[in-house]
Amino acid sequence: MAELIRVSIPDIGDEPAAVVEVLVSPGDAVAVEDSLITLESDKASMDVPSPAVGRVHDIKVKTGDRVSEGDLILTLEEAPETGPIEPEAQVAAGPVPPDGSQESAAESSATEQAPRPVSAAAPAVAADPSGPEVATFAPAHIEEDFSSVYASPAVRRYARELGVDLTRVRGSGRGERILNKDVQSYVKSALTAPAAGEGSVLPATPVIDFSKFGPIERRKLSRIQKISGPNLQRSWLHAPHVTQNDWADITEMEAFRKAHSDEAQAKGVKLTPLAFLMKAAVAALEEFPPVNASLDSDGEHLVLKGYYHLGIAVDTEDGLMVPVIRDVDRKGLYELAAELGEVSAATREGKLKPGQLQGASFTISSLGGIGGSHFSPIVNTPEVAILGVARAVTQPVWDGSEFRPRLMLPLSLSYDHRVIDGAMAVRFTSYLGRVLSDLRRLLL
Ligand code: CAO
Repeated sequence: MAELIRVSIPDIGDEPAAVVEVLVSPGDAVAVEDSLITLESDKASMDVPSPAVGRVHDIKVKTGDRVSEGDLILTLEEAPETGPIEPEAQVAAGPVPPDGSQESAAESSATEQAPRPVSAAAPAVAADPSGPEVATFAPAHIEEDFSSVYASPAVRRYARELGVDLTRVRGSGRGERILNKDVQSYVKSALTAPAAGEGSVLPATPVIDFSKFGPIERRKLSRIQKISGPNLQRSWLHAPHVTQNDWADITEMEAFRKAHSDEAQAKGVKLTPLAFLMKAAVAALEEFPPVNASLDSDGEHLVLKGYYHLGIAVDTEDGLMVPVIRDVDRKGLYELAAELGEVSAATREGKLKPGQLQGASFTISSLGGIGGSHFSPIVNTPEVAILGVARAVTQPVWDGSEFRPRLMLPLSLSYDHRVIDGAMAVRFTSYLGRVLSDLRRLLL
């Protein structure tokens, strides 16, 4: 009977952490330092590596669990320390019966074992004098930066080995988390992409010495610009963009908003037109599901989303960021206004929490507080549309018998023409305009 090693949560500090990924399944062969699970706290994400060579027997945690130091992760059926184990070797060792009595017996026998040797880089496996052998170890790696990509340290390590820039990889995991297989698909598609001369390679931009023409200053791009630049370029190149411009009459909406601004203030929130736009956008997305969708990577399906998480473009000193406000369909105007205030402040102060930049199904970019009129926002792929909103202006509008002053809001919907055609786009903006001009429609 192979011995069972109990693998538990190492010292991760005082705060419990969430299990965001279980990277192994019962029966999987693991080597020393193979990642078993990924934990995420408010401050960091970390992989918990295997302390020994073996085969996963029984997993005691699942995605979403909150765990603390000492909690049992899994039991590992021990195998000789000979590097990656061969499946045949395990068959020879025989499976551990699933009933608890035999497991306990195996665990008890493990207590009598001296600590097994592990490689210098591997975590230590300590014998617990009070009970079965318990493996504890330090987290493999800690990532402090969540703003760029959403991937476990093991995936980051794998990408580094292959020289893959993770900001270019689309994640297929929960919350668009990047998994090993996404890195593999990225490499595969890069290798099979048409070579130069077949139309896929952009001509190089010439290197110019601008100092020949006058004084210059070289200023470093901000971290956000360095991350968002390639994303914007990828979106621009992949999605054939069209922008539909339109107007919405928000005269009554603004009167309603202003009439409630004192009430909002008393609740400690600032009610701007954006909260109304978010609710109206969700109404339009519910009416036109393909606008709240993504193209499947198989190129044959559209993934229609049953959730309404809106990305909101926020202007920061270091560049543009797009935090996500979730479940907009289930929130009221004051709740949205409060969340908008909190999220935009957190974005500007660089205090967004893990996951707050992922999972949007549609994005709104509002320049209304600054000015301008129609513009062409870039679709935040893999979403298929983005709504640009500029500053409302009072205009003379013909009502059939006379011109009346109406407050008109410029709307610009950029969309991926592979998914949305012009007719749907203009129906979407018309519908949105009707909702904004008569908010009672939100009740229908
Ligand atoms: N028309 C007229 N006035 C508007 C308006 C509009 N469409 N939108 C906002 N306003 C007003 C607000 O009511 C507020 O007025 P008061 O101060 O008199 O009450 C003022 O403009 C400032 O609003 P705000 O910008 O602080 O708040 P917001 O909710 O409209 O926007 C946020 C929040 C975070 C989206 C915004 O601050 C921001 O960063 N916008 C820039 C986004 C960006 O850069 N997009 C470009 C990306 S390229 O695609």
